[in-house]
Amino acid sequence: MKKIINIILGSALLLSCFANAHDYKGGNLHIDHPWSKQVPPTSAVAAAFFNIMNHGDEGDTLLRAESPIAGKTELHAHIHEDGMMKMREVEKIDIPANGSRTLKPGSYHIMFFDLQKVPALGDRFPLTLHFAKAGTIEVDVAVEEATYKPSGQQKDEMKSAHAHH
Ligand SMILES: [Cu+2]
Repeated sequence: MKKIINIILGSALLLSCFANAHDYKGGNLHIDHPWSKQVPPTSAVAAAFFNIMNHGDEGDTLLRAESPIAGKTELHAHIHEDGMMKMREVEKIDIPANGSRTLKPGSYHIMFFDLQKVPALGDRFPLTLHFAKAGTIEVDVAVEEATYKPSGQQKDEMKSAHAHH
């Protein structure tokens, strides 16, 4: 009996591992692991992060985003202002040719306001991204535990993200 339970637990773990690795392609763009930091059930806001790789010889631009979970979805950046980190809306997020752009805590991110439904840990919700060249790409955002890392650790983060997949 114990062995059977172990097998069931083992395959559940394996399944959740597959479910965690998710990526999307559109045009020359490759979007890896869209995720959202878990927020309290009373929160009116949430944010989403992912890595965008551009395999094309031309730069592309993320122009806007929308999700049914939010009344309003904005593109955001964090900036240093008066010695403080503040976030503000940006018109667009550029993705360099043959390069990548990482949306992550403390940097560029997608921001959801006026939440219609607060996403719970383990949930997935749809997000539509509109790019200047690659067009519209639909992704699913996985809600995960907060794993904030300062931007100085970005390289380590990239490495461990690879090991993770
Ligand atoms: Cu924001």
